[in-house]
Amino acid sequence: MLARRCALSAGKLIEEMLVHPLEVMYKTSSSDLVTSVDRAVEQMVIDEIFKVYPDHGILGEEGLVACEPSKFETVWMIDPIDGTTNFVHQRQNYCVSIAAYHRGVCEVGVVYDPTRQELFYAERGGGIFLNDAPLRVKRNKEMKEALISTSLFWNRRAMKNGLSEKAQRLAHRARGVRIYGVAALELAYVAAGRLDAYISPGLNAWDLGAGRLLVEESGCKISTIEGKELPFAERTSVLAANPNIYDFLLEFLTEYTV
Ligand code: 2AM
Ligand code: CA
Ligand code: CA
Ligand code: CA
Repeated sequence: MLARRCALSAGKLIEEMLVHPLEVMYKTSSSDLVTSVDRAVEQMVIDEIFKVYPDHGILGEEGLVACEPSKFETVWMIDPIDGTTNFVHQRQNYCVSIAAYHRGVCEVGVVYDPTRQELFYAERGGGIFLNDAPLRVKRNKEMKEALISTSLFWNRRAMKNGLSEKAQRLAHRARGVRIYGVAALELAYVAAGRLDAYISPGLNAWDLGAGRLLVEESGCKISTIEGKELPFAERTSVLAANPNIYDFLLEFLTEYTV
């Protein structure tokens, strides 16, 4: 399958490129990084897709081809390296995310962690797979047993509108809170039952392109933090959670008083 093949080739290219020193550049600030690997991987995935489907649209984080998503029946969303800061500092805790959307609906999603050689895969209606094995996870955890990851703590807007404080209070209701800094993998981990929820105040389409389908196909819930359906190809907040704690989290995040 093309999406899986692309993700695995991306992993191989990353490994090959890591033999040489990384070329790291700033995008908008010293905390917004991009490397030569991000661009090379995105270009490689684009080339592979265009070889098979020259008429599809492609929305990649590094923007190597122009794309107005609403003008295409099928749009691929690519985050060549999600978690670039982890990639630069740690050479681990990053992933490749590739998804195919048909008429605004995600049909195929792959999140690949090359360091751990874990490939999370879903096709709409087919459940989720980890390295070819179907993943079935029990969903009966309660809040006090939940492990939650979120980027609410450091997000500037979340700090201003009180969501960061809510995240702090949430930490006392859950078993633990984590900040991994790799949104696509965090969504895959919710799908795989390694996390019970992931909350972000703002993700781009390519960050959640594939993870969204993984979460849906796992039987977990995903929406904006106001409980609305996620938009297609737009920046949005995200709440992904096991169905047992989703309603609690939604209420917790939408209540106004901190
Ligand atoms: P990136 O590494 O592909 O840029 C934690 O930093 C997570 O948020 C990562 O998935 C990262 O993706 C993403 N991210 C970083 N800056 C962001 C921004 N300004 N808006 C949305 N997501 C961002
Ligand atoms: Ca980036
Ligand atoms: Ca990203
Ligand atoms: Ca990226």
